[in-house]
Amino acid sequence: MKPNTMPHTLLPSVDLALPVPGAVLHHVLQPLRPRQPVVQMPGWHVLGRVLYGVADARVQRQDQADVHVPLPAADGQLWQESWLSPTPVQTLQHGQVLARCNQQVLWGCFSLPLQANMACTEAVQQRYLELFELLQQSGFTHLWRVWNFVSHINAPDVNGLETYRAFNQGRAAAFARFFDQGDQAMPWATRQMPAATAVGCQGEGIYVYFLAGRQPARHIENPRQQPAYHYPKAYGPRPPSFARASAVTLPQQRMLFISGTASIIGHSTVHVGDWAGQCHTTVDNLQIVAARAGRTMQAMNHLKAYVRHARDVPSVLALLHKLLGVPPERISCFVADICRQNLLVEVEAMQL
Ligand code: 3EB
Repeated sequence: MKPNTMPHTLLPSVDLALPVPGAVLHHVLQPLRPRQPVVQMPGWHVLGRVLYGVADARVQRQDQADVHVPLPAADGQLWQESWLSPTPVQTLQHGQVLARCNQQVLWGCFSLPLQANMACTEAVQQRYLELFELLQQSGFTHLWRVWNFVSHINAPDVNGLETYRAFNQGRAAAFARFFDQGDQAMPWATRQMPAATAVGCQGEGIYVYFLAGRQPARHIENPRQQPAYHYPKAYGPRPPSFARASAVTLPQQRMLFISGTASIIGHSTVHVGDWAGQCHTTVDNLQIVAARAGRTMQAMNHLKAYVRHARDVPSVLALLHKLLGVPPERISCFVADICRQNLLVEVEAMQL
């Protein structure tokens, strides 16, 4: 038997928690157990730390994070995410946006208060414009990946507009203004949209963190889904501003960021009310996008599942594990509202 025909199960297992040699960016996401110290990786420098969990006594530890997202992990523990650099980092600030960078990658974050029924469009536009200005000033002009966590995401704001739609309005206005002088068709911005996630969270705010670089990412779409930035007006006055995936090729490291992906074909939700059907379509969409990037889902080393109903978590995770063929320890799971009321599951993936 030639070595390269050995069955996969006989190959030595690879510890995917280890950074790739020469990596410029490393990521660790794990539960933060009571009394356990914050993760320190010897020889690595912190670009950013995110703490996930709902407010209780343990969240005093939020001072150890740059952004605290009030989103419960499915196991009820606090989870800590560290974005790490092999070389020392520099800190930047512009307005309310904080960032840290090494020579190749910039990590940044901001949050803004959002009480129930409050309109967020203006604040979102302003904060996204600050983000773009920081990128312009720092030379990290290409936004690769953004995570957005939005309180009251499915509830109407003071104008009767769903908070997610009001958020989209502000985000799209910022993209149009900064990249296309206000042209709503965004001929330039749409070509370089970042991969993104936008899901609900508890608390009273919008919490955002992002990755950017000095070179553009390759923008990837899913041929059986309408690009989100071209969704029809039925989903809100301005469409969401994201690509299905972004691929970054640096001399030191190849990265793929697959956006939050759900049970959508064309622009329509399919399998309404059926978590298993939604998992099947979501996994098909993930596999299509991974294939367009020349990758497989098995090669993704970090996945996050967002599940609307806590009662669905065990069955959703078991099915995702089976359909994706990735080990369960690579999929972390959070209980979150998804941006469309009829979506029960959303899954994102990343290869660093
Ligand atoms: C979708 O495909 C599902 O608004 O940034 C997924 C990923 C979704 C990102 C965003 C929304 C966003 O439309 C929802």
